[in-house]
Amino acid sequence: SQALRARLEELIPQKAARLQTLKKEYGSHPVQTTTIAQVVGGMRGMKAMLWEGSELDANEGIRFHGLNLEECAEKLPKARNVDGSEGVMLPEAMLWLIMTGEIPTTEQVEGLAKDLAAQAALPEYTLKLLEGGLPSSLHPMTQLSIAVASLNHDSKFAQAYEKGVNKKELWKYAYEDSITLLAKLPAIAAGVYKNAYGKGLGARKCAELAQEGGDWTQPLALALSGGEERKGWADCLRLYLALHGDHEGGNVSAHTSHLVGSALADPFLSYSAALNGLAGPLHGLAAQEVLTFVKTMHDALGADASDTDIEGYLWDVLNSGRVIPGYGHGVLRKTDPRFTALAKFGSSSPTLSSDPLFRLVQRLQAIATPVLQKHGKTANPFPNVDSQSGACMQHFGLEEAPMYTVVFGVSRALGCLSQGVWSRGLGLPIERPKSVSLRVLEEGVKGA
Ligand code: NMX
Ligand code: MLT
Repeated sequence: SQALRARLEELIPQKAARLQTLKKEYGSHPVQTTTIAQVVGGMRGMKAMLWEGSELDANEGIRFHGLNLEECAEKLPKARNVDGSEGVMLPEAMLWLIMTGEIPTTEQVEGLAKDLAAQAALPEYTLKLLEGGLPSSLHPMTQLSIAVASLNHDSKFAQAYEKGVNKKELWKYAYEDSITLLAKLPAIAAGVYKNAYGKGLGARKCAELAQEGGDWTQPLALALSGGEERKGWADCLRLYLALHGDHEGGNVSAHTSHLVGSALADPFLSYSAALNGLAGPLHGLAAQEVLTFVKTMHDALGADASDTDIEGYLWDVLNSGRVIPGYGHGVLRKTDPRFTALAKFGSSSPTLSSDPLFRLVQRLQAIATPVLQKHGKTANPFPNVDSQSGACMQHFGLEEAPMYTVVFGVSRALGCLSQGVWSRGLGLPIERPKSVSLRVLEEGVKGA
């Protein structure tokens, strides 16, 4: 989008100057003390990365440039539904907010959606992968990651680097590749669905629909529903895509894209790497795991299961050394506001609110939280966003649980790619933290 790029052209030098001042005048100022618990405990709480798009508060949840989810939902431009009614906030509006820190106008968002649509078509080499080139039995996340990596074939960023473009200009190419990737992600996801399950309209049709006009989500919603207009589905998907756009920089996918991008790998390679992390069951794959878990529980206990039956089922899971998917978080210590936003959306939909799996997820909260509290290990016994998303998507006909993380992967590109542009714009260096061995840690505490 030319308008978004032009705004970044104004904003990047301002922030780069602030960063230079901070580095020069306060470079040796300590941010915090690093403890052994952090070094051996997954770096929890360690402040070690610059990330602009959003910040996560343990109790309040995510804020995008200071705005919480309710404020975003209120202030960001919204979709217009086919029946003329106002829909939910648009994920492309969220992209603008994440990238610039500013609320876009409706015209700016429409312009951005138009620019994305113009680049929606996939190159033949990517289509080949998604039209039988990759085995249908390959996990959809692996297919997504491979298809995204394949776009590196035409990376403007990689070409610019090879030509020796000045480092200060590289953000412009990172931006160009990022918009290209965001434009093509819906068609890729539609292609993955068709290749894996033989369902939906596939990549070519999804890209064609995008070029007919409209917002970024509508073609994907249609491609996943096989062309059927399902009331509420496009809005559900828009909300999902906006909510999952960014979750500060320390989560596995964001951190991965940041790390790989810091070696000046192009945005396609950086984001493909991020998707491989998102495919882990403790991270994005939890969305898939939750639905399988809830369905299995529903089948095992029956529709009339009592709270005691469910409690017993949860204890069996915990006692067998497994986790309850969709509960817990590395940072959050309260119910994830993204969970609450999806629950609110579902409760206001006459059909979704009466869906048995949606209801079971709602009911589970009151049972799982006290069980986890009694179990005594989990720092956050409350539901995270993955608890809710699959139950919503299956209701609208997307029943294949492995696709949920693919949809997550479409969304998370908003935050990861935005930060990639800023990282190059701010000239951030290669990430290379120091590691230490157990011996060094033990020697360090001798006599302490
Ligand atoms: N069920 C059972 N045990 C749990 C759970 C859970 N939902 N969450 C944490 N624990 C355990 C955890 O395995 C650990 O056990 P041990 O000491 O034996 O290793 C202990 O509680 C302490 O872990 P925490 O400090 O609470 O959590 P941590 O920050 O290490 O991990 C998660 C965070 C999200 C990985 C963890 O809560 C989890 O595995 N949850 C289930 C999977 C999930 O829902 N992931 C999705 C996260 C959101 N996302 O979209 O990425
Ligand atoms: C995310 O959205 O990335 C997850 O909630 C995980 C995290 O923030 O660590």
